[in-house]
Amino acid sequence: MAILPLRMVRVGLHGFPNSGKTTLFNALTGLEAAAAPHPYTTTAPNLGVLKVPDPHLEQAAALERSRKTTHAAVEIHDHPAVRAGSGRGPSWGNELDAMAMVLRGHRADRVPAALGAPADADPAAQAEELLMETALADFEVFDRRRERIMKEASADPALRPAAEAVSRAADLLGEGIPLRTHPWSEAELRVFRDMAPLTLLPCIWVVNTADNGPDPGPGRTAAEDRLQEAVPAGDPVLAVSALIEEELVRFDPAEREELSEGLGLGEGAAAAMIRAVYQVLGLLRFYTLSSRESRAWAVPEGTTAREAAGKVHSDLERGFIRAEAAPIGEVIRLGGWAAARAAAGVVRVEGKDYEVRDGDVLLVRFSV
Ligand SMILES: Nc1nc2c(ncn2[C@@H]2O[C@H](COP(=O)(O)OP(=O)(O)O)[C@@H](O)[C@H]2O)c(=O)[nH]1
Ligand SMILES: [Mg+2]
Repeated sequence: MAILPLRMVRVGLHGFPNSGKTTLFNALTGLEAAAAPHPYTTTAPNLGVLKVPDPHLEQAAALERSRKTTHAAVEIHDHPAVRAGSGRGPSWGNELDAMAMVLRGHRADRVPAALGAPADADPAAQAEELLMETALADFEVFDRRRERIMKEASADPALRPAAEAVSRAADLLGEGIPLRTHPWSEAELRVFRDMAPLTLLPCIWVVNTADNGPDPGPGRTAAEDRLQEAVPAGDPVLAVSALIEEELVRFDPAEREELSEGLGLGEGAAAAMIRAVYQVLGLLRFYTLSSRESRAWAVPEGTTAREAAGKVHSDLERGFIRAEAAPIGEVIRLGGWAAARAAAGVVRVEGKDYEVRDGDVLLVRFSV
């Protein structure tokens, strides 16, 4: 599992013009970027932050009387739309950790579908088109590189495995197959990195459904089944109502929850998106608590106590001695960290190789 960089997790919204990307961006971030009923409204990328709702963190922070509470967060990038048929994907390079493909599932006559985009309200057809488009964008880059690296490899046999990997990848891409569906070795992934392939990014499919919420009618179920079949196995498929969620985000959390329930929106777009992002990136959350700041951190599954300490501060990683760990639910139940430490058998002492569990509170002992 790749270690994520120290920055916030980044998810890029992608899809045809007028699929509702900017509307979803606003719904997720609470910002107010201009969404308009004509294509290519978005000309510069919108950046916003989706705070991960976390009642456990808030309860623990209250118990510790923390002056500051910092939630985990996901950065959402709303990029200018890709023009259908232009054969070019966005040049997002290595800056994203995952992509969310927004598919138009609503049929609103006053909102034209983009020229050349598949028919309205056919998410599976849009998904197939987007898969092909991103694969072809990567193919162009890999095909050019193939030529060069084949020549280099004939002079330098050490480059042969790399050349073979690039060639195999180009072949797959030429058939429209995303690179992430193939099991590459770490060495091969390193070869691909400077080509920044889009199709290596984990992908979430978001159907922007009808205005009256995701109703469980037979039509929608069939469309969703077809979508699930159209996308690579394991890719999460979500249904959201971007337009309604954009309205709801203006209300305070309690009202929002009530309205969301009343409208049958379930957990809502933000919670569904966060769940999907954590799933595709294999993330878990751990906590640090103190009177100064209580904070949630996202790290990949398999992160060790020492690596987790490094996420908090490089001194903690360098001078790591041991970590004290306890599940945050237990810490809250017992009334805070001090009480949890006083109770027998709740706080464990763990070494540097301990694999952090989802929901751990960590206290790192270190010396520098
Ligand atoms: N009827 C309906 N219109 C929507 C929905 N989501 C977005 N729209 C409208 O579609 C237009 C394009 O949306 P926008 O978010 O700008 O699409 P983008 O081009 O993908 O960023 C705007 O007028 C939105 O208000 C929806 O769920 N239902
Ligand atoms: Mg837009």
